[in-house]
Amino acid sequence: MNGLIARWHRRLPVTGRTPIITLGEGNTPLVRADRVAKAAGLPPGSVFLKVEGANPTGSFKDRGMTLAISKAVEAGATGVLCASTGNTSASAAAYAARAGLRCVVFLPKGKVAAGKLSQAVMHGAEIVEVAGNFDQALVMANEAAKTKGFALVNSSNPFRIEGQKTAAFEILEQLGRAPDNHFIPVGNAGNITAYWKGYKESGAAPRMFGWQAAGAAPLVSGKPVLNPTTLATAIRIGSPVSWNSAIAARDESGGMIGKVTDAEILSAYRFLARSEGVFCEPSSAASVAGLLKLAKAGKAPSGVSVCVLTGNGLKDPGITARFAPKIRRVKAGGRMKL
Ligand code: AN7
Repeated sequence: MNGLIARWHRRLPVTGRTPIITLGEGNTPLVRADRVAKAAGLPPGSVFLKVEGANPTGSFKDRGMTLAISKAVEAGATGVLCASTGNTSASAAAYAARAGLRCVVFLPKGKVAAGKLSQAVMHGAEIVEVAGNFDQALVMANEAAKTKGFALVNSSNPFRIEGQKTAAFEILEQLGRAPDNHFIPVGNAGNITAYWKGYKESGAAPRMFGWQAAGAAPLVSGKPVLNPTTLATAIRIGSPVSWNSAIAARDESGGMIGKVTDAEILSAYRFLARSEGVFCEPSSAASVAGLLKLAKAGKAPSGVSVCVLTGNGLKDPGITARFAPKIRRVKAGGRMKL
């Protein structure tokens, strides 16, 4: 199977002896988004969406997980573990199942979207429900990771970042040039770190625009948030692990890290689904919400922008109820006037 390790092995820390655990991740679509461009007052062909929900488990986490799990197997691990707002656990569970490893996931109680939880269940992960938030769950996972034979597969694991940087390589290939601007949701800040690394290794330097949820925006306020709140549960994180490298990506690239409200996130989420035909999860829409927010202030950056849509809309079916249309209920067999 042709996953991203096979495609990019020369630029990844693998050797011929690394057992490759893959589900065919990577090579996701880069979709031209002229309606988003128009809404941002930008010309056609200036906005593209990197649709990471097209990965095997429905999020960008698979890029890092194929490498982290492969390296764990190479090192002789018998199990992996992570704390997660949902997507990391879904991805870890799937790749661990494929590798025949135990997988233990620490999840914040009541704050993991239904689709993600169902993946952890079906892939046979051992689930620890933590009565607290993600940051607290991560402290517990870090402690549990001292258990012999276990590898931690959160983004503090450098192989996660290495795998995820391949998304930048793909964008450069797909566009045939470097984007001028890169928009991305930010939670634990591993992904913005990975993209910036991937771009830099390729000699590219788009301005990095990271977006946090307003109720969980430590990188904007400059201090950890003790009780992060947002309906974008994937990025409900108050104390990002990759804090310093996110700030470095921002500053080295001449970009910014801003915040978007839940209302702005949901508005972008709906717009993408209805006007572009792309269904991402709410957290993912933070990237586009950020672009539209800058546009509203007359500050949309010129040139070509790529917005990363980190996860699939099917991950979080619960949130869609509030967008349901009025449903017409009819008897079967009758004629229906449209
Ligand atoms: C859809 O699964 O942290 O800034 O534990 O699932 O690299 O943390 C998920 C994060 C953006 C933020 N979009 O990425 C987890 C987890 C989606 C996500 C992020 C996440 P980072």
